[in-house]
Amino acid sequence: MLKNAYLKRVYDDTVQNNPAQPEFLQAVGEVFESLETYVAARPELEKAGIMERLVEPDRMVTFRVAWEDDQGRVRVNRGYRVQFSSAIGPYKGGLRFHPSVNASIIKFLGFEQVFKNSLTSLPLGGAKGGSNFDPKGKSDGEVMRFCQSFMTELHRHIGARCDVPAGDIGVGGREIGFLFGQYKRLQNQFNGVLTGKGLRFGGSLARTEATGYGLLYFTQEMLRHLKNDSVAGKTIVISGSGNVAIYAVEKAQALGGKVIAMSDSQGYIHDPAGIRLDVVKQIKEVERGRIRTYAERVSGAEYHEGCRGIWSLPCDLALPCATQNELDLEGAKLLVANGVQLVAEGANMPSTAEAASYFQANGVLFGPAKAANAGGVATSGLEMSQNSIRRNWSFEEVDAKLHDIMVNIFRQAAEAAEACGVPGDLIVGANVAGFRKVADAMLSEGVY
Ligand code: NDP
Ligand code: 2IT
Repeated sequence: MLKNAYLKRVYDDTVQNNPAQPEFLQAVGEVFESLETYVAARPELEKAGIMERLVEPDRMVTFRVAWEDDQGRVRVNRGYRVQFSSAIGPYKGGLRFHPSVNASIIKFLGFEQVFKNSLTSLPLGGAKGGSNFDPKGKSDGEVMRFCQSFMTELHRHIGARCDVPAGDIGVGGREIGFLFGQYKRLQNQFNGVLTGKGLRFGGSLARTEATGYGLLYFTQEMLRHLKNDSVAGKTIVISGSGNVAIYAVEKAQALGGKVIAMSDSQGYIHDPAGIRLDVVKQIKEVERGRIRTYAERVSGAEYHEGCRGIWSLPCDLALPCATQNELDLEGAKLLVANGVQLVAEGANMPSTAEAASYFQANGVLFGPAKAANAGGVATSGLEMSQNSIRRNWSFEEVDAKLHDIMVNIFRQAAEAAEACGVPGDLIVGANVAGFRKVADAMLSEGVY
């Protein structure tokens, strides 16, 4: 419940103006609650209409994506791109291809991206896009034709200095390659219009690993500064088994942690001996298969139907890396009862508001998504830098910069939390630190 009259008025108007957009309203509500103290101390924000302007994207396009399947039948999906804010840099954010995609999901992701990108300290505005297209079960040819059709409309809205999309759920290296090829064909321009590109055509080393690695660098900072501890020796549960989850497991293991479970949308695997990541990579990256196959290949591992059951496993660290609202109050209660010490979000908004509050109320360290998973977009920013100067940095150079960025994000969030009188509350800290830079830029740039 918002106490500040200005935030409450803008939030109520946002509810009125965005019926049937629960995820978007959830994201706005969480940010507004965190900003109460900060906004109350800066009345000039109300005069300049900063909050009203932030919840209304610069623009949003939706478009028809028609493509032919392998049987020659025409299929139609809906495409989206929301360009939320360019206050501090060109629009930047991923594309999600998943049947659940709708305007609410794209807007929640775009809104979050504004503050996340600000936290990276790189000059990046906020955007998001995608489609309700489901790449699962489609042939490479079908995915290519879909991507070509999607880009045939999207290309007129984006550009290396205007809006730079990347991957998200259902969009990885294969899709980015097809999208890049079509952009080049339409514009006759070879430039850094997308990130997450293949290494032979402008991609950056370490971008594939960046979100998962960055999550662990952030987790390590949280443990070091707030508990004088480290990832080494911890029992860890990581949900999901896509790009973010896989490289979170890789870095967690490299730091000496023991990851005992992973999941996909259908169920989870429990391997008390520690996840064998080579097997997961073979199933998910090579075969594009289901996580249940893991239990058929690794003795001692079990598969359980239903992805939410993963939170019933006792662990020290829980890292949700699948999707929004995958960890609710029920899951949070189980984790707390089983002694979890830290939750850090690799996915975007994976914890419901009730779950996040429950963790904080019970002394669990909580690393919110916009800080903890910012390593992906930060490394996209590094890919843009390399494209601009026409050079490629080594894996070690990019990884070292990513590490510095995550350390800096933790420091900014921790200091902002302290300044707001809630030390250790990284939800407040990340929102305030991300917001104030965007708000200051908006105040300087005049009314638009
Ligand atoms: P992938 O498509 O590579 O993997 C997604 C994973 O999440 C899969 O295991 C998938 O299972 C699971 N999943 C997807 N939807 C659901 C659902 N509705 N319920 C349960 N599980 C689900 O995506 P990423 O790993 O790239 O993205 C994962 C999360 O991380 C997302 O929230 C994304 O926004 C966020 N993120 C991604 C970044 C990136 O750089 N890629 C950067 C920052 C955040 P299944 O295969 O069964 O669908
Ligand atoms: O949610 C995210 O930050 C991403 N999917 C990555 C965006 C990007 O532009 O690299």
